[in-house]
Amino acid sequence: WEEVSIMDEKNVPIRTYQVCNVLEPNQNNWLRTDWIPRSGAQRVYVEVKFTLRDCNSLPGVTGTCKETFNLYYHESNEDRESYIKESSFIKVDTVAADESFTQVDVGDRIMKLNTEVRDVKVTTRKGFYLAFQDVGACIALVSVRVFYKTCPLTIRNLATFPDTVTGADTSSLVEVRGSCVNQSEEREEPKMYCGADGEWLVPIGGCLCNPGYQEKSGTCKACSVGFYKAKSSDPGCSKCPPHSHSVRDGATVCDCHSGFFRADSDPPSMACTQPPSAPQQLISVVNETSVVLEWAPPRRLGGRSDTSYSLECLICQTGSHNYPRPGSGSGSHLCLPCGSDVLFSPGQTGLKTTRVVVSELRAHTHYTFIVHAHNGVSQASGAGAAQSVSVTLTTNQAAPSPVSFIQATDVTRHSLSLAWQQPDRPNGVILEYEVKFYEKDQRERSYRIMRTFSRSVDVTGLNPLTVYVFHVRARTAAGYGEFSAPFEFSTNSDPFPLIGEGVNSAFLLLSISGVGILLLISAAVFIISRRRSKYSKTKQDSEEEKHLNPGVKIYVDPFTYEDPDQAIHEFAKEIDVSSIHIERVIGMGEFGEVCSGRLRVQGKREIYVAIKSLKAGYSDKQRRDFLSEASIMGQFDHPNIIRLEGVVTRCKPLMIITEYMENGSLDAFLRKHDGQFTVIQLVGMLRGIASGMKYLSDMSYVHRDLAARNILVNSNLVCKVSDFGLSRVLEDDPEAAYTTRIPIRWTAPEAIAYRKFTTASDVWSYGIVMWEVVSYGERPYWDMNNQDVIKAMEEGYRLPAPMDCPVVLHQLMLDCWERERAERPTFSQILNMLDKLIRNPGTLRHHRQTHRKTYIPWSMCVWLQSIGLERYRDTLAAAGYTSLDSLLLHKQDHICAFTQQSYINSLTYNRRIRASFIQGTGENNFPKILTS
Ligand code: ACK
Repeated sequence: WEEVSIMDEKNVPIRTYQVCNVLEPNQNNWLRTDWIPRSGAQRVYVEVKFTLRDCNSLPGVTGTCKETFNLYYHESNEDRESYIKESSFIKVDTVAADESFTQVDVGDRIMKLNTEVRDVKVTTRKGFYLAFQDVGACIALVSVRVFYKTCPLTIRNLATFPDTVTGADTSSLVEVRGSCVNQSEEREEPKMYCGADGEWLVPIGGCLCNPGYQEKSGTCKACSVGFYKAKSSDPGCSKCPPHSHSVRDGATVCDCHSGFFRADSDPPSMACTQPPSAPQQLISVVNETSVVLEWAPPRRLGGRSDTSYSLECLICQTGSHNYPRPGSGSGSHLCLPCGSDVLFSPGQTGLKTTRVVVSELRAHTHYTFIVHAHNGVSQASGAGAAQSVSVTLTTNQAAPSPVSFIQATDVTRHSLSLAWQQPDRPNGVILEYEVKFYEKDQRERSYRIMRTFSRSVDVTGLNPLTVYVFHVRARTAAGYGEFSAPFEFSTNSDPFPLIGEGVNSAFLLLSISGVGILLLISAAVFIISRRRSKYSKTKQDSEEEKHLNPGVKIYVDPFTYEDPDQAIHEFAKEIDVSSIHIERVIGMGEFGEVCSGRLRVQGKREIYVAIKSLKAGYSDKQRRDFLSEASIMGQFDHPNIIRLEGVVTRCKPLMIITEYMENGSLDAFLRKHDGQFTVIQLVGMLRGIASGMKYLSDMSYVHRDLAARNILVNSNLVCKVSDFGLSRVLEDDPEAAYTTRIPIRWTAPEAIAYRKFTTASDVWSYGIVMWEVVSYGERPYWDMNNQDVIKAMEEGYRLPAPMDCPVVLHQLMLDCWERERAERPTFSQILNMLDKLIRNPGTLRHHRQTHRKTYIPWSMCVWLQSIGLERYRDTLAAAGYTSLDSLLLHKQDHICAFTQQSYINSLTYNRRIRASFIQGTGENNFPKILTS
């Protein structure tokens, strides 16, 4: 290769390298560049400009002539390698001419310049050498340009991408991260790819102008005055919203004009607003200790829709100077905040409505209520009293607030003592407390009410081991307050209140034994002074209103009417005799025949009736007595009381028309169907009678002649109480107690002894009816005469359980036959008990095998009954103790000592002995001890 200077086509001298050894074979001529630094490039491009002679155009040239040359490269860190072996070079390509000279005419200077570009990957060393190998061509190398490619610096989506060298391979893409332009922030990482040919590809992500700036030809420019941009994502600068302005470039928010505000939650695009003006037209309506406040919305809402209200409550009084005054207009009222017990409905603050009910205020008290109007900018504006309106008022008298706590002490089987606190807000002088209670099981179907002046009361007559629910309410001149929340207390199995904790145990022992002795000695005293228990009704007449259902009528004694006909026409309907059709005589009543027949009242269906008539030749008194039954019956309306259809008084004979009971009287009916009913059927009948009697007792009617013979039965086995004649008869006849007119076997001892006829004496009779029913119409006390019956009762003897009688039923009978009438159950309790039995028939399964007429030793029977352990009669008999003597001889253990002692005392006071015994040993142990 020779360096030759030539002129280019514009006559500018240029240097070339030339070789042209076309005539000689085996040419291998190398021309090498200096070291070329790579400068970070990975692929370099070599652009070669050359001229080449066409072999054919050379005269005398043989086959040795070539028309190509080879391009080589060699990577190296050495910038001054003086000798590089041929083999160190790597061939890039064989380069041929696109256009070759056909001739060289120096005179014409026609040159055909070839330009060829080759690229090569150079990645391993700092630089490289290029070499041109001639293998026998005629070439002039005019220029060699070596270069690499970059993707040029650019801005795309507000991100700047730097000048980037392309990758090593022709297909490689160089990933480049852009950086956000000034006053912008990344929206999503800005990225692009630099392709091998220096083109940017696939822009991803980008940046957004900061708040206060907007994009303008790839840069971010500040918003001008009067404009703002709040968020980088906002598309551009916006004009300031109403009542606001910006005074500097680049505002992110506009400032409110003076007197206008923006709430923290308001968006910058929202106009600046103002607090509301005061609520308008505040009115108050006082209702006892509640106040309804109502007002109209403010006249100016300040350009907002989030108006809310809050209430300030102040108790105001006159005369003191210690308290702050509420807003103007409160005059000389000096006020304190109301306190937390006042209730605001729906609330006190954050109100969206314009009506609030304020309750639980004090009675007769001055209050000031201030209603404030607020909106989102009230706080920012520091708005005060200007947005409020107030009213001053005085509450009225009111019923007391509920009692909040009830406590029970001295709990026994049948009683407990209740105590409670005065209501938090008595709202006046408390005149009385009312205690309402009921068995939890019964809910409020049946409840009792007691009234007291004190904050405590002894509740008696409860059932053992039963949960009761108690409510207490107070009454002032303003009326009753609400009942307290329910408080539940359970009776227990102890006959006496438990001795408190912390009692010395020796003392306890002494006390127990002492109690036993004391009990025996002072049994008689106890009879009078003992605590009320189980079904106690002491004070019943004064304090307790049985079943105080509003609207329960009280029975009116027809004999309080001077004119008996007035009573009869008040309570009974006159029936036209022509509508009665008598069919047959069914029996003989006290005043004459009883017939059955039909009654057809106009507009009603024909019904069967019973017709009692007053026989001819009656006296005035007889007429009066006869009709009195109808006057009584006519006041009742209950499914278990015989219904009066009406009377015939305008013609003779006088008649009383009642519903017809197909099966006649209960005693005869049961005797006719001896043993034919299930226990549940019998209990069902008893339940009906108890329900009727409860109704009568609720009406304060005392029957005085309750007996199976006075119960009538219809075709559905429904039992109804009838015969309301006796009450009068007894009243009239001062000697009645000592005459045969008193049904001795059915009558309670106190009624026999001193004519104390009460609902409790009806309960005694009910016990006898129970016995009659379960024994299918057996005569009570069989063939004992009345005097013996009275004596046996006095000695504590009671009817034994009839054959197959469930133990619970006999126990209920025995409860009805408590000597102390206060200890007998009420009809309501009897009804509850029977309902329980019907619900749980399993409890009726337990009965003793006895015979209709049990021949047990009289003394043994009396004794066992006297201590309430009659149910062990058969157990003892089975164990060979067939007489009391045999039992008394058995002195092995303390049981016998007890039995002896108790026998001695049994005739005086039975329950107490039994109770003390049970307390000492535990009732459950007794049968075991006894049988062993
Ligand atoms: O047991 P008895 O058939 O039922 O005999 C007496 C008789 O009249 C004398 O009282 C019967 N008796 C009374 N009232 C009625 C009535 N409402 N329905 C059916 N029988 C009645 C009673």
